[in-house]
This record gives sequence, C-alpha cells and structure tokens, in this order.
Amino acid sequence: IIGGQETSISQVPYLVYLRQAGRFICGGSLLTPSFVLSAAHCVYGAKEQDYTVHAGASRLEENAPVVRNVARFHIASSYSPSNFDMDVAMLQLALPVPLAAGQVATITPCQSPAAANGYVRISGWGVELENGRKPAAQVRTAVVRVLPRVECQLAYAGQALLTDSMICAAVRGVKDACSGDSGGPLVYRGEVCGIVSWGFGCGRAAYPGVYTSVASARVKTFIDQTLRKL
Ligand code: 4AZ
Repeated sequence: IIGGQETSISQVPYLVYLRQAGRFICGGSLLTPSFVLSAAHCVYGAKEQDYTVHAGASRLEENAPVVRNVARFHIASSYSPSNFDMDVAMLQLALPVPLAAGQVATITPCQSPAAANGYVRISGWGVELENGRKPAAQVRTAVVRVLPRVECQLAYAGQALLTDSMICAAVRGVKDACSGDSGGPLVYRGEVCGIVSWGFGCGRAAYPGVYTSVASARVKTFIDQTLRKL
C-alpha cells in the first residue's frame, strides 16, 4: 500500500494473505468460512498444494491464528493473463475457518458497483514504495476514491485495455495499491467491490490502480456460481 498507514487485522478482519511455498505472495478476502476471493494472477498456473491461507494475523512474521490448506482453485474461465481481464479467483479451503474472537470475519461481495468518486478502503501487506522489495511487516490500509470510468480510460488510452470487469481507484500520485496487495479487497460501504489487480507502477499520478470489479456482470456470475454449486 502506497501512502497508507498501519492498521490492525481487527479493523479489516476479512483480510487474509496467501503464501506459496511458504512465501508471502498476495492478499484475499474471506467471503464465507470456506471461500477466499482473490486475483486469478495470484494462483494462475500454480498448484493448490503449494498454497496456504492465513487469517487473523496483523503481522506477516507472526504465526497466524488460522492457517488453512487450499483444496481447490476456482479461476474464472475467461481470465486473460495477457490483459488481466477477469482477474478473479476463489480459493476453496480444505477446512473452514472459525469466525471467532473478532480477528476473523467474512465480507459480502458487493451487488452494485461502488459509485464513481466514492471513498473506498484498500488494505494489505504490499510494498510501501513502487520499487520496494519487502512486503510490509504489519498490515496497512489507505482510503482511495473510485475514478469515473472515462478518467481511467483516458489514463491508459493506447497503452492498456480497460475491460468491463475492471474499475480504477486512487488518490492519484499519493495513495495506491502495489506489489503484494494483489488479490486484496477494495471495500465500499462494508462490502468488497474490488480486487487489487494491476496498474502501471504504483502511486503515479498518471496511472491509477486497476481493480477487478466484483459487481460487474461476468465477475458476479462467477462468484455466485462458485459459491452456489459447491
Ligand atoms: C502488483 O504488481 C501491482 N498500482 C498491484 C497493484 C498495482 C500495481 C502493481 C496498482 O501486484
């Protein structure tokens, strides 16, 4: 998180992190005791057995109160690794997490998109500077604003495609998500409306952060079907 501040997991109890072969790689959000919402690019091409999901921890180094293996990745069938279209995945946990002690909670996927110019909260253990090398030891958070779609399309015009599964948010040049925050939540009015996905650099005035739009029709269908059929 660029331009944010330290927080406690008790302030963002739906936030989890993913390790691959023991190494921190991404964030995620607990939608139910058995399903974590994250980005497809956090798990694409990898094996479930290599992943663990960590809940209830503020600090990366501490032994998280809840650690779970992953039974199955559900990656949106229309995910495109080349342009990050439909960058959404659900991780089905091998064992549900207990919702106890206020440090672990679920969050509802948003049904209608976060309003343009609305204030949203992002959080995670990602780097604090664009060229940062290490993830943040303690979870961090920032309040950013959803950008009008045209403003984001203008920013990336001729350089990247903004599909209907994407929304942008930032305080341009000041607050943004960055490497390691991927997969983590963008929260609007207590619901998860975005998934940290991509952007050119981090915290740059010219290039807002791009998020998978949880309320967009194709993403909503994927999440609903994954939660329902299983
Ligand atoms: C990344 O590399 C990444 N500024 C995540 C978010 C953004 C850029 C890069 C948005 O995971």
